[in-house]
Amino acid sequence: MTKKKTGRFARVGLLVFAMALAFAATASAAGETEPNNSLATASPTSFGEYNWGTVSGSDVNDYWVMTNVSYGTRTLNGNSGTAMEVRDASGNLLAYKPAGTYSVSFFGGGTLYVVASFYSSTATSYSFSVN
Ligand SMILES: [Ca+2]
Repeated sequence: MTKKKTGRFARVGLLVFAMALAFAATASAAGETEPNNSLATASPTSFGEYNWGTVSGSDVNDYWVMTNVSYGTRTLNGNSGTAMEVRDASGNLLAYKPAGTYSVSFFGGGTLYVVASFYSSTATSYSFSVN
């Protein structure tokens, strides 16, 4: 009896573990991974990839980074609820998308950082891609 219960718990544990793995895989593909509050800890993403996250009063910045982007005129597309910036490999500002606008174009390439910032009074979910 005790042995059977242990086996059941082990199976449930495995299932929860598998679900956690699946969620983690999904999150690393496009959702943010905290901590991501600086250039050094930016969540990796790719040119053209759709990403999402949430900023709030207790998590005011999300940093994202993409590398090997070919140089040209690029566009940061995002939802309107969150201010966003694009910065180069040195952290210099390339573009600023204020809350209330959906996109901003800029010239850039190589390593690009996208920064989502909290400017509201409530937590704000955002999404974006650089194309
Ligand atoms: Ca963050």
